Amino acid sequence: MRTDTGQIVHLADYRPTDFVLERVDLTFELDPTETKVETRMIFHRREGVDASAPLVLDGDELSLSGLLFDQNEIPAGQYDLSPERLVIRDLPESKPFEITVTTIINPEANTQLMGLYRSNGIYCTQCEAEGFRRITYFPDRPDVLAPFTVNIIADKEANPLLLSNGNFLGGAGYGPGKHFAAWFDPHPKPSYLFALVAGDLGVVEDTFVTMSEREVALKIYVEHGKEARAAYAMDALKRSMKWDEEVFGREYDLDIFMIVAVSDFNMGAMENKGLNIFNDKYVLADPETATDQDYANIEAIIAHEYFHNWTGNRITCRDWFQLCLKEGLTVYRDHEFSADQRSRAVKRIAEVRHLRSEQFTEDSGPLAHPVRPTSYREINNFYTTTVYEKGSEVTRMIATILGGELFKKGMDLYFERHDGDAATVEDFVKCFEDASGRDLKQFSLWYHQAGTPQITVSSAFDAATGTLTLSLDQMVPATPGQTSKEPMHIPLKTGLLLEDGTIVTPSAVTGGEMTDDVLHLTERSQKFVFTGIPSRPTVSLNRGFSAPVSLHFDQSGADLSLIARHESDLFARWQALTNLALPVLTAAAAQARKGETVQSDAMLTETLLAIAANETLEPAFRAQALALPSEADIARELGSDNDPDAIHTGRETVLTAIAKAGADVFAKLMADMADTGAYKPDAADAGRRALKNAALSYLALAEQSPARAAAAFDKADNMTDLAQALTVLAHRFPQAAETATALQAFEARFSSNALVLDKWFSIQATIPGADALERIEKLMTNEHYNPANPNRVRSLIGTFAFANATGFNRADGAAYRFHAARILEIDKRNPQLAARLLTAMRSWRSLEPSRADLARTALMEIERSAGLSTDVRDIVDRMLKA
Ligand code: B3K
Ligand code: ZN
Repeated sequence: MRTDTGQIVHLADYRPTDFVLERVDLTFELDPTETKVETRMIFHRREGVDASAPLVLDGDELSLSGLLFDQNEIPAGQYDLSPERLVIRDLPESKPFEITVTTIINPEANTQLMGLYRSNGIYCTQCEAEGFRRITYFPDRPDVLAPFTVNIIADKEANPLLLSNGNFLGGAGYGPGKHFAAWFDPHPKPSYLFALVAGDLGVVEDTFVTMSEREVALKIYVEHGKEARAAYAMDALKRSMKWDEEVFGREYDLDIFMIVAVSDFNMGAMENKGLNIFNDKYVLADPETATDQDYANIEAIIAHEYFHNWTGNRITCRDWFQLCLKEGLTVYRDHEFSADQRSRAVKRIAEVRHLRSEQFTEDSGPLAHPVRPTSYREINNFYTTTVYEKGSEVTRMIATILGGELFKKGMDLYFERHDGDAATVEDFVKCFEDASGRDLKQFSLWYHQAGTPQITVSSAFDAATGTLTLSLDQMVPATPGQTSKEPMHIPLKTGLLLEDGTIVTPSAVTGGEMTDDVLHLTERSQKFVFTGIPSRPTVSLNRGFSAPVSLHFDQSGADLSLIARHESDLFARWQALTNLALPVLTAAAAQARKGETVQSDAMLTETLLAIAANETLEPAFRAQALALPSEADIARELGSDNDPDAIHTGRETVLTAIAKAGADVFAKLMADMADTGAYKPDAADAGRRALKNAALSYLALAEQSPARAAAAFDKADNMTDLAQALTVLAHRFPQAAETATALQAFEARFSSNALVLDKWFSIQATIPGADALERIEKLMTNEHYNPANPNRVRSLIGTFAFANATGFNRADGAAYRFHAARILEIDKRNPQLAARLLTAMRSWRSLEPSRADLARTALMEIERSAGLSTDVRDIVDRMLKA
């Protein structure tokens, strides 16, 4: 493990390498504990670089076993060596030369899952961001691009499959019991996109004919016997390839595209050129074992990794500060893909829910950072929701500001101008400026200023003159390292709604720019005056969530209810409902905290039930409406001094009142939505199941009995319904005999399917209440729990910390101490996973004082520990910094 050296990397220090890498030839002799890696690299000194400058190669826990210059051994005096670095001096001034590095590595011992590792008999790699340097000494940075040839030699019986990036060159026997395969990737790439897989796996095959009529072989490799469960992933892949041709004009560029599913993986998936490696959770699905959400995730992640082929691989990042260049843009592309495959409005609502619960939370706490940071201590800690999701929103805003056509022109220019480059955010923005003639300088602050802009709005209508005045103020809160902020360019899609819901177009707008329906807020304080308005309009602001901001607009219940019923933008309707619900829920939390009777709200109940019963609305939308703001949403709204128990009790009471008032509506919904015929994972059927299960959850509250959920559990014929019924039982009736029976039945039925058991762990990890910790401790001793597998750890320890507010924040602080102990344990094995789990405590300062104190003590316990990884050290230090 790399322990912290305290070293910080700064964007301002960027400079190109002294040597240009022309070509790489790798030969792996695979062995579980002693793999030999021979790396031949052709370099030349970059023009203008001093003749005395040495060649510096990165390493991480490496040991060198051979070093050649043009095939001759390099004398010991000519280089400096440590596990982290190899520096070679006295190299030619201008002519190209070859360096051959040989290292011996131990894939079995690699529990960090970075570099080359072996688990369940499969060799696989993860090199982003800095894993390649755990394989060989190399200029391991994204701006060093070269074509790679890879030779793999391995035991034939154990590893019939030998895969790497690019096109297959050939293979043959190689001495007794061994064979080899050679791959060549003609597209110059940085080392983080390198991949190797070897082992014995089953395969699903298909082909795709590209728009220029080239046939591409498609292969998805999974464990033997699981081939049938890869069919949906294959279908999603083909749809992604087609969509990228149609919407972005991007064609695939190799003869073969492969996906390998592995069960030990630190993240969702990885976009290695031509050889994507996936967490099997995001490949394997069938109706019996995968939920609708699993299917949607698979579709999105298959698309995301495939889309990286252009946004990330063909055009990569100059340095890791530019991470959002590939990640934000690719998330934007996968969001658009899913929106086109499914219901755009429902997709947008889900995106915004996720953005608010994760990114807004990050942005308002100690880990806040700009979409493009300027320094880091551990780059793995910057694969954040800010870089990904806010990065995507920034791209979306460019599209909103420019409009569809100019956005497309800018994207085309980007692909044309930067194909083969390691580019920067500035390069990207410049393409849109050049394509549109628009100045995006102020807009670029979105990349550089952290924090969620807070917009305060008020409106006044003058009936006599038909004039509406909208006053907007923006404030970007201080964040770590950034105390004062400049005003941003915030594109707000706006609709002025008349009584019947029709949109009125003003005859003129003054005070600022308005293009189509987009108001461009650019000043700290700005008044937009709309004339020619026949009667007092209801203002619908930030339609479609055109900007990732928090709006403070004190609209009346009547206005919100009008929007909730009549807006043509479904997102705005959902948002209005949320705005109706939030004050009720925050007030409920305050009442519960004071021990007062919790009040529900008639207007909210009525509006919600009307939407639930409105058959002109798609079921998935109605389900989203019924899923009121979460406890985390309420906590964020309250901002500080949070008592998770009070928030929970308040929300449950409001939900129960709605459930009781709407019992008939919910019973009818359950019946109406019951029959979806044979299971199909498409959005329409998934929406019906979502609405049915939302109704089930309300009915269980109304009836205060587990009977209905137990019946639903018994008759479920797909995992979505089964998992939902089990969730209702476990969360609402944890002590009921029906719940114990269902939990046992589920465990027994799926005892050989680890991915399904993850759901079983997660459902129990989120049972609310102070006794959750004891349950978690007991589950950790379950025979199916495995602390070495990241999916198991995330499903139990991660879900508990991230998604069980009452259990995790129990008043005596025991769960914080438990979490700290787990982090220290996991850090020894897998620092990336430990650091990620630790971020669950990022909002500790917004807890009420006694819990905040206990959380701080637990964090300090971690901070005091010796031998922390850089990953955990970085997170804990930032979380504790005042
Ligand atoms: N690019 C990878 C993430 C790598 C994370 C490294 N710590 C997956 C993705 O975003 O597509
Ligand atoms: Zn990505």
